[in-house]
Amino acid sequence: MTGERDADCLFCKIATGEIPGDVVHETESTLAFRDIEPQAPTHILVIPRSHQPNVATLAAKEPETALALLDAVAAVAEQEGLEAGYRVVFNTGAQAHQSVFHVHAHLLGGRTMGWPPG
Ligand code: DGP
Repeated sequence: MTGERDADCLFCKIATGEIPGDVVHETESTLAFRDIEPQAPTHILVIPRSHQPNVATLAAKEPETALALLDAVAAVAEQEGLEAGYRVVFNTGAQAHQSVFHVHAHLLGGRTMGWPPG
């Protein structure tokens, strides 16, 4: 694995296979796996293998990986048949309900999404 790694990070451990995940898509720099607490019929987390705490640090420090992450989100949405629509969420910071501080895109679909979000 290239880039940063945090030995105490849950998603770093899923990225290396130390902790199992229900993986649906992988590239050299990204991994996608089903969320353990799904909030929609399709709820997948897409992460960079490299450890960055949030989307802001990822974009600033590893812009090519940020682009790869967005490409992976689009590929997974197509793979999962979400052409009717989907939502991509980066919870950033505790007030926004970020609980795992390894950047992850929530890819949500398979039902009508409410707006505004809670
Ligand atoms: P957030 O609250 O935005 O940081 O989202 C973290 C998500 O991670 C949350 O929806 C639940 C999910 N999650 C937490 N632990 C695990 C785990 O061990 N495996 C999987 N697949 N998902 C997890």
